Amino acid sequence: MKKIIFAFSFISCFILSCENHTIESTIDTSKPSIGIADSLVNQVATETLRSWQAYTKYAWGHDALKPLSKTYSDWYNEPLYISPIDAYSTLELMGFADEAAKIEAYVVDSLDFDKNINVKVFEVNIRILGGLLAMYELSANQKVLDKARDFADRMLPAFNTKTGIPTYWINLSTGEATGDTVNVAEAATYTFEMGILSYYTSDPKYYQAGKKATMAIYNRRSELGLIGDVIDVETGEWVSKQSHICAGVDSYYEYLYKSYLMFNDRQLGEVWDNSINTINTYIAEEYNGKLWYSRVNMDTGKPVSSVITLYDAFFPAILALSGDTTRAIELQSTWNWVWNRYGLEPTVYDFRKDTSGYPVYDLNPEIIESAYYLYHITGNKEYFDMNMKYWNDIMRYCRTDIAYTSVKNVVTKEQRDYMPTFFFAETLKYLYLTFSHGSNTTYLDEHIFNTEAHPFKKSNFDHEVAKKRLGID
Ligand code: DMJ
Repeated sequence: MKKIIFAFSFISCFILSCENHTIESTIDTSKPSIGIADSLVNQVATETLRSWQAYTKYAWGHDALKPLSKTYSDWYNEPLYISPIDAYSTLELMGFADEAAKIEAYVVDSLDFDKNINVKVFEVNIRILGGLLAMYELSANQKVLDKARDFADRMLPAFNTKTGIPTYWINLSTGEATGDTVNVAEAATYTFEMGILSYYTSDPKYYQAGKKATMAIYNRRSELGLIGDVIDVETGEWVSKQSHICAGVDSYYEYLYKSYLMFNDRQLGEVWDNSINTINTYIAEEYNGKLWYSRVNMDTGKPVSSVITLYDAFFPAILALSGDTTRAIELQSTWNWVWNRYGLEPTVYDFRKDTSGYPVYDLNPEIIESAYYLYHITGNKEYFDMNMKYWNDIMRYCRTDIAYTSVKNVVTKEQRDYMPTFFFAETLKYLYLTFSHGSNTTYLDEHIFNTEAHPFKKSNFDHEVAKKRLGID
């Protein structure tokens, strides 16, 4: 725990309640007090370690921990070690070097991807490929890069479709690709990881596959410039023509901008510019004095639904990163209102009906990610306080005797028995980075996160070199 500051110099302006574990500010100043920030850093790190130890005790070798029944859950018939791969970059960041080293050793010595299972191409790309590539950057272990490459090679047959958009499933052993209908996030969230892999292997085929899928989506935009949300990978026909930035599309937009930023692929930069203008023209709307991003028909631009999802709270972060701080601030305030309306966020929320069709909260990170970006970019303490509030609510409602668990219903706060892998990768990491901002001041300027919050150092990617290795025109 070497990087952690155990500064329990409690001063009169905050309260630590041992019973409910909450740390709260009682005096509003323009900066969080060092005492509060240090206590929160320490608390998040301690809670991460506690949850990690629970994983190792009850679920080691498996995909995820079930914290109530104290057992494990695997995504497929054989485990893929998803929690540890997702946890690695967070444990490293927090200074848990021994724990991180154990994961690295297991990946290199014991993890064999030659498994006869059908896996979800999108999910394993952001968690496993993204996690392994971050592990390689942080460890400089060539064997980890070899694993990442082996994994990507097993994914690639999914991209051999008429459109270049990958199928939903890929069999890791046989390469059999199945599932012709995918949503846009599943279709085109690959340029970032594939670009990094192309960079490190000097083989452009990975980036080219990811980019072909992205352009296949963009090239099927309507006359208004809008895209739908579900597509057939063989015919290229839209299966659903709802246009939005919600779950099922979200990371497509995220990767347009982040891949442009990381590799200076100007074509993706243009696609992002066109897309964000269209989004702000047709999808953004003011309702009840708040900014929302709803759902419209891609051909007519007419509203079709006011159902949104908590995943959409990633959007203030990407708006802020791309320079639109004004809208980012407004949208974050909307999401903060939704959180406080329930005391946790419901997965699905209808802003016109003010109801939730699916009131689960799965320990998701997005609103915390956006508060972190806005705290870094604006320096406004309001965003530090937001994350302190979210963390306190998470501790209040999701904490168990061994770790953290999802909540079935944000109204009743009844718990469900599952700790998603992104809780390690994203939620805890963004909280830690917010509270430790005083000592990690330049972290967000120096890194770009994949959509699973695996960090990559910008300075490792020279734009001229990227041009060649990724095959950028
Ligand atoms: C994560 O797995 C990724 O951020 C993904 O892009 C969508 N959201 C989940 C966590 O909520």
